[in-house]
Amino acid sequence: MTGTVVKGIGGFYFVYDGNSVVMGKARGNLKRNKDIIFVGDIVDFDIDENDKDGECVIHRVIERKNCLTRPPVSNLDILVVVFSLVQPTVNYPVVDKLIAGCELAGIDPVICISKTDLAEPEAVSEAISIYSRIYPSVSVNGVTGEGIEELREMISGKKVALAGPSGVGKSTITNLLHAGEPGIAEAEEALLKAATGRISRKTGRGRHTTRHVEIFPLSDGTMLYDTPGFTSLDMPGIEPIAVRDLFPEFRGLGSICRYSDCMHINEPECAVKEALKDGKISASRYESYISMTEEVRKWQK
Ligand SMILES: Nc1nc2c(ncn2[C@@H]2O[C@H](COP(=O)(O)OP(=O)(O)O)[C@@H](O)[C@H]2O)c(=O)[nH]1
Ligand SMILES: [Mg+2]
Ligand SMILES: [Zn+2]
Repeated sequence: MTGTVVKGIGGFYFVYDGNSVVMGKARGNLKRNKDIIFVGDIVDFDIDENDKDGECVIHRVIERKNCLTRPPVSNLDILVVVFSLVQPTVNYPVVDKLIAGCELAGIDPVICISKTDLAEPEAVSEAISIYSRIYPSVSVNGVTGEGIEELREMISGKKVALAGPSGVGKSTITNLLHAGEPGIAEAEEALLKAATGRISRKTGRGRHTTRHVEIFPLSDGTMLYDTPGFTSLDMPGIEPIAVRDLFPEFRGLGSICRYSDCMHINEPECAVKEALKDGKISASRYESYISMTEEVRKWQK
Protein backbone atom coordinates (compact mmCIF):
# COMPACT_ATOMS: atom_id res chain seq x y z
CA MET A 1 0.00 0.00 0.00
CA THR A 2 1.06 3.58 -0.50
CA GLY A 3 0.54 6.47 1.89
CA THR A 4 1.94 9.75 3.13
CA VAL A 5 3.89 10.05 6.36
CA VAL A 6 1.97 12.66 8.34
CA LYS A 7 3.95 12.48 11.55
CA GLY A 8 6.97 10.85 13.13
CA ILE A 9 7.52 10.46 16.84
CA GLY A 10 10.23 8.48 18.62
CA GLY A 11 10.85 6.06 15.76
CA PHE A 12 7.14 5.61 15.00
CA TYR A 13 5.53 6.97 11.88
CA PHE A 14 1.92 7.77 11.11
CA VAL A 15 0.93 6.96 7.55
CA TYR A 16 -2.18 8.41 5.92
CA ASP A 17 -3.58 6.42 3.00
CA GLY A 18 -6.24 8.96 2.01
CA ASN A 19 -8.81 7.60 4.44
CA SER A 20 -7.23 6.69 7.72
CA VAL A 21 -3.98 6.92 9.61
CA VAL A 22 -2.02 3.86 10.64
CA MET A 23 0.99 3.81 12.93
CA GLY A 24 4.10 1.94 11.97
CA LYS A 25 7.82 1.47 11.94
CA ALA A 26 10.51 1.64 9.30
CA ARG A 27 11.83 -1.71 8.14
CA GLY A 28 15.32 -2.45 9.53
CA ASN A 29 17.17 -1.77 6.28
CA LEU A 30 15.74 1.75 6.03
CA LYS A 31 17.03 2.58 9.50
CA ARG A 32 20.45 1.06 8.90
CA ASN A 33 20.92 3.03 5.68
CA LYS A 34 20.14 6.20 7.56
CA ASP A 35 17.57 6.67 4.85
CA ILE A 36 15.51 8.52 7.39
CA ILE A 37 11.86 9.01 6.79
CA PHE A 38 10.65 12.58 6.51
CA VAL A 39 7.19 13.88 7.25
CA GLY A 40 5.74 14.32 3.78
CA ASP A 41 7.37 11.20 2.38
CA ILE A 42 5.28 8.96 0.20
CA VAL A 43 5.99 5.44 1.32
CA ASP A 44 5.17 1.85 0.47
CA PHE A 45 3.96 0.02 3.55
CA ASP A 46 2.36 -3.23 4.62
CA ILE A 47 0.17 -3.98 7.58
CA ASP A 48 2.34 -6.08 9.88
CA GLU A 49 0.67 -9.52 10.11
CA ASN A 50 2.59 -10.34 13.29
CA ASP A 51 1.44 -7.25 15.11
CA LYS A 52 -1.76 -7.65 17.07
CA ASP A 53 -2.34 -3.88 16.95
CA GLY A 54 -2.28 -3.89 13.16
CA GLU A 55 0.69 -1.60 12.89
CA CYS A 56 2.41 -1.14 9.58
CA VAL A 57 5.93 -1.59 8.31
CA ILE A 58 7.33 0.97 5.91
CA HIS A 59 9.61 -0.67 3.41
CA ARG A 60 10.29 2.00 0.80
CA VAL A 61 10.42 5.78 0.49
CA ILE A 62 9.29 6.94 -2.95
CA GLU A 63 11.71 9.38 -4.55
CA ARG A 64 11.19 12.85 -3.10
CA LYS A 65 10.11 15.80 -5.21
CA ASN A 66 12.05 18.01 -2.77
CA CYS A 67 13.03 18.09 0.85
CA LEU A 68 13.84 20.76 3.41
CA THR A 69 15.95 20.18 6.49
CA ARG A 70 14.93 22.68 9.17
CA PRO A 71 12.42 21.31 9.96
CA PRO A 72 12.75 18.11 7.91
CA VAL A 73 9.79 17.80 5.53
CA SER A 74 9.47 16.58 1.98
CA ASN A 75 7.32 16.80 -1.13
CA LEU A 76 5.95 20.30 -0.64
CA ASP A 77 4.08 21.76 -3.61
CA ILE A 78 3.58 25.19 -2.11
CA LEU A 79 5.17 27.28 0.60
CA VAL A 80 2.95 30.14 1.75
CA VAL A 81 5.37 32.95 2.55
CA VAL A 82 3.59 34.96 5.23
CA PHE A 83 4.55 38.43 6.34
CA SER A 84 2.85 41.39 7.97
CA LEU A 85 3.61 45.03 7.25
CA VAL A 86 3.47 46.06 10.90
CA GLN A 87 3.73 44.13 14.18
CA PRO A 88 6.19 42.85 13.08
CA THR A 89 7.46 45.23 10.39
CA VAL A 90 8.16 43.65 7.03
CA ASN A 91 11.77 42.79 6.23
CA TYR A 92 11.77 42.41 2.44
CA PRO A 93 15.26 40.88 2.14
CA VAL A 94 14.13 38.10 4.49
CA VAL A 95 10.90 37.59 2.55
CA ASP A 96 12.73 37.51 -0.78
CA LYS A 97 15.30 35.06 0.57
CA LEU A 98 12.53 32.70 1.57
CA ILE A 99 11.00 33.04 -1.89
CA ALA A 100 14.39 32.42 -3.51
CA GLY A 101 14.76 29.33 -1.31
CA CYS A 102 11.46 28.06 -2.73
CA GLU A 103 12.71 28.64 -6.28
CA LEU A 104 15.87 26.70 -5.46
CA ALA A 105 14.00 23.80 -3.86
CA GLY A 106 11.36 23.56 -6.58
CA ILE A 107 8.47 24.67 -4.38
CA ASP A 108 5.90 27.20 -5.62
CA PRO A 109 5.67 30.24 -3.36
CA VAL A 110 2.35 31.86 -2.55
CA ILE A 111 2.71 35.33 -1.05
CA CYS A 112 0.45 36.09 1.89
CA ILE A 113 0.34 39.51 3.51
CA SER A 114 -1.12 39.12 6.99
CA LYS A 115 -2.61 41.38 9.64
CA THR A 116 -4.17 43.71 7.09
CA ASP A 117 -6.30 45.26 9.85
CA LEU A 118 -3.15 46.83 11.30
CA ALA A 119 -1.80 48.40 8.09
CA GLU A 120 -2.99 51.21 5.82
CA PRO A 121 -4.92 49.78 2.85
CA GLU A 122 -2.54 51.67 0.49
CA ALA A 123 0.45 49.98 2.10
CA VAL A 124 -1.20 46.58 1.63
CA SER A 125 -1.91 47.31 -2.07
CA GLU A 126 1.65 48.47 -2.56
CA ALA A 127 3.05 45.29 -1.02
CA ILE A 128 0.68 43.17 -3.12
CA SER A 129 1.76 45.03 -6.26
CA ILE A 130 5.41 44.04 -5.64
CA TYR A 131 4.55 40.36 -5.74
CA SER A 132 1.32 39.82 -7.67
CA ARG A 133 3.03 40.24 -11.03
CA ILE A 134 5.41 37.42 -10.12
CA TYR A 135 3.57 35.06 -7.79
CA PRO A 136 0.05 34.25 -6.62
CA SER A 137 -0.52 36.79 -3.84
CA VAL A 138 -3.21 37.27 -1.24
CA SER A 139 -3.81 39.45 1.80
CA VAL A 140 -5.39 38.08 4.94
CA ASN A 141 -7.02 39.58 8.00
CA GLY A 142 -6.65 37.05 10.81
CA VAL A 143 -9.23 38.79 12.98
CA THR A 144 -12.13 38.73 10.48
CA GLY A 145 -10.92 35.83 8.33
CA GLU A 146 -11.01 38.03 5.24
CA GLY A 147 -8.84 36.56 2.49
CA ILE A 148 -8.81 33.05 3.98
CA GLU A 149 -11.15 31.61 1.34
CA GLU A 150 -9.00 33.11 -1.41
CA LEU A 151 -5.93 31.53 0.19
CA ARG A 152 -7.78 28.24 0.58
CA GLU A 153 -8.49 28.18 -3.17
CA MET A 154 -4.87 28.98 -4.03
CA ILE A 155 -3.60 25.97 -2.08
CA SER A 156 -6.48 23.58 -2.71
CA GLY A 157 -5.42 19.97 -3.15
CA LYS A 158 -1.73 20.74 -2.69
CA LYS A 159 0.89 19.86 -0.10
CA VAL A 160 1.40 23.14 1.70
CA ALA A 161 3.38 24.66 4.56
CA LEU A 162 3.44 28.17 5.97
CA ALA A 163 6.69 30.05 6.40
CA GLY A 164 7.63 33.45 7.71
CA PRO A 165 8.90 35.31 10.73
CA SER A 166 7.52 34.64 14.19
CA GLY A 167 4.44 36.66 15.13
CA VAL A 168 3.13 37.29 11.62
CA GLY A 169 0.04 35.13 12.15
CA LYS A 170 0.94 31.70 10.77
CA SER A 171 -0.75 29.79 13.58
CA THR A 172 -3.80 32.04 13.29
CA ILE A 173 -4.05 31.36 9.55
CA THR A 174 -3.54 27.63 10.12
CA ASN A 175 -6.39 27.62 12.63
CA LEU A 176 -8.64 29.52 10.21
CA LEU A 177 -7.86 26.97 7.50
CA HIS A 178 -8.81 24.20 9.95
CA ALA A 179 -12.02 25.92 11.00
CA GLY A 180 -15.10 24.10 9.78
CA GLU A 181 -13.15 20.96 8.94
CA PRO A 182 -14.69 17.64 9.93
CA GLY A 183 -13.03 15.75 12.74
CA ILE A 184 -9.94 14.38 11.02
CA ALA A 185 -7.75 16.42 13.32
CA GLU A 186 -9.53 15.21 16.45
CA ALA A 187 -9.35 11.58 15.38
CA GLU A 188 -5.68 11.98 14.68
CA GLU A 189 -5.12 13.67 18.01
CA ALA A 190 -6.75 10.75 19.82
CA LEU A 191 -4.43 8.43 17.95
CA LEU A 192 -1.46 10.54 18.99
CA LYS A 193 -2.45 10.28 22.65
CA ALA A 194 -2.71 6.51 22.41
CA ALA A 195 0.56 6.30 20.54
CA THR A 196 2.61 8.54 22.80
CA GLY A 197 1.36 6.50 25.74
CA ARG A 198 2.77 3.40 24.08
CA ILE A 199 6.02 5.07 23.16
CA SER A 200 6.67 6.15 26.74
CA ARG A 201 6.06 2.59 27.92
CA LYS A 202 8.34 1.08 25.32
CA THR A 203 11.26 3.48 25.55
CA GLY A 204 10.80 4.84 29.02
CA ARG A 205 11.02 8.37 27.68
CA GLY A 206 8.57 11.11 28.46
CA ARG A 207 5.90 12.25 26.10
CA HIS A 208 5.84 15.31 23.88
CA THR A 209 9.51 16.04 24.37
CA THR A 210 9.99 17.50 20.90
CA ARG A 211 8.00 19.94 18.85
CA HIS A 212 7.06 17.79 15.93
CA VAL A 213 5.98 18.43 12.41
CA GLU A 214 2.60 17.13 11.45
CA ILE A 215 0.45 17.09 8.34
CA PHE A 216 -3.29 17.68 8.58
CA PRO A 217 -5.32 16.57 5.59
CA LEU A 218 -8.15 19.04 4.86
CA SER A 219 -11.41 17.98 3.28
CA ASP A 220 -10.61 19.50 -0.12
CA GLY A 221 -7.52 17.29 -0.41
CA THR A 222 -5.07 19.93 0.80
CA MET A 223 -2.32 18.50 2.98
CA LEU A 224 -1.46 21.24 5.43
CA TYR A 225 1.96 20.84 7.06
CA ASP A 226 1.97 22.21 10.58
CA THR A 227 5.55 23.03 11.52
CA PRO A 228 7.32 25.07 14.18
CA GLY A 229 7.78 27.44 11.22
CA PHE A 230 10.29 28.01 8.48
CA THR A 231 12.06 31.31 8.89
CA SER A 232 14.70 30.60 6.27
CA LEU A 233 15.62 27.88 3.81
CA ASP A 234 19.06 26.40 3.21
CA MET A 235 21.01 27.55 0.19
CA PRO A 236 24.25 25.60 0.50
CA GLY A 237 27.16 26.71 -1.68
CA ILE A 238 25.10 28.68 -4.14
CA GLU A 239 26.90 30.91 -6.70
CA PRO A 240 25.91 34.52 -7.41
CA ILE A 241 24.88 33.53 -10.92
CA ALA A 242 22.50 30.95 -9.47
CA VAL A 243 21.03 33.63 -7.20
CA ARG A 244 20.27 35.70 -10.30
CA ASP A 245 18.29 32.81 -11.72
CA LEU A 246 16.11 32.60 -8.60
CA PHE A 247 14.45 35.90 -9.55
CA PRO A 248 11.88 34.95 -12.19
CA GLU A 249 11.16 38.56 -13.19
CA PHE A 250 14.74 38.86 -14.52
CA ARG A 251 14.49 35.80 -16.73
CA GLY A 252 12.83 37.21 -19.83
CA LEU A 253 14.86 40.42 -19.66
CA GLY A 254 18.24 38.68 -19.39
CA SER A 255 18.19 37.84 -23.10
CA ILE A 256 17.83 41.54 -23.99
CA CYS A 257 20.83 42.64 -21.90
CA ARG A 258 23.91 43.49 -23.94
CA TYR A 259 25.91 40.71 -22.30
CA SER A 260 24.40 37.26 -22.33
CA ASP A 261 25.93 36.53 -18.91
CA CYS A 262 24.76 39.86 -17.46
CA MET A 263 24.41 39.85 -13.67
CA HIS A 264 22.30 43.03 -13.87
CA ILE A 265 24.58 44.85 -11.44
CA ASN A 266 27.36 46.92 -13.07
CA GLU A 267 27.02 45.99 -16.73
CA PRO A 268 26.08 48.59 -19.37
CA GLU A 269 22.89 48.29 -21.45
CA CYS A 270 21.24 46.08 -18.89
CA ALA A 271 17.54 45.42 -19.52
CA VAL A 272 16.90 44.63 -15.87
CA LYS A 273 18.30 47.99 -14.74
CA GLU A 274 16.22 49.69 -17.44
CA ALA A 275 13.12 47.90 -16.16
CA LEU A 276 14.06 48.96 -12.63
CA LYS A 277 14.16 52.63 -13.76
CA ASP A 278 10.77 52.24 -15.44
CA GLY A 279 9.30 50.65 -12.33
CA LYS A 280 8.70 47.34 -14.12
CA ILE A 281 11.04 45.63 -11.67
CA SER A 282 10.36 46.55 -8.08
CA ALA A 283 13.11 48.37 -6.20
CA SER A 284 12.74 46.23 -3.10
CA ARG A 285 13.06 42.99 -5.09
CA TYR A 286 16.16 44.35 -6.83
CA GLU A 287 17.68 45.43 -3.49
CA SER A 288 17.04 41.96 -2.10
CA TYR A 289 18.78 40.50 -5.12
CA ILE A 290 21.84 42.72 -4.58
CA SER A 291 22.02 41.88 -0.88
CA MET A 292 21.71 38.15 -1.61
CA THR A 293 24.51 38.21 -4.18
CA GLU A 294 26.72 40.12 -1.72
CA GLU A 295 26.00 37.60 1.00
CA VAL A 296 26.80 34.71 -1.28
CA ARG A 297 30.08 36.35 -2.38
CA LYS A 298 31.10 36.65 1.28
CA TRP A 299 30.68 32.91 1.78
CA GLN A 300 32.93 32.26 -1.21
CA LYS A 301 35.86 34.16 0.28
N1 LIG B 1 -4.50 42.45 14.74
C1 LIG B 1 -4.21 41.24 14.28
N2 LIG B 1 -3.59 40.36 15.07
C2 LIG B 1 -3.31 39.12 14.59
C3 LIG B 1 -3.67 38.74 13.27
N3 LIG B 1 -3.25 37.47 13.07
C4 LIG B 1 -2.66 37.09 14.22
N4 LIG B 1 -2.69 38.07 15.14
C5 LIG B 1 -2.11 38.06 16.50
O1 LIG B 1 -0.69 38.12 16.36
C6 LIG B 1 -0.04 37.30 17.31
C7 LIG B 1 0.85 36.27 16.63
O2 LIG B 1 0.05 35.41 15.83
P1 LIG B 1 0.43 33.89 15.56
O3 LIG B 1 -0.65 33.32 14.71
O4 LIG B 1 0.76 33.19 16.81
O5 LIG B 1 1.77 34.11 14.71
P2 LIG B 1 2.92 33.03 14.31
O6 LIG B 1 4.05 33.24 15.25
O7 LIG B 1 3.31 33.42 12.92
O8 LIG B 1 2.32 31.67 14.38
C8 LIG B 1 -1.15 36.66 18.15
O9 LIG B 1 -1.32 37.43 19.29
C9 LIG B 1 -2.37 36.75 17.22
O10 LIG B 1 -3.55 36.82 17.94
C10 LIG B 1 -4.35 39.71 12.45
O11 LIG B 1 -4.69 39.47 11.29
N5 LIG B 1 -4.59 40.92 13.00
MG1 LIG C 1 2.97 29.97 15.41
ZN1 LIG D 1 21.35 42.76 -17.24
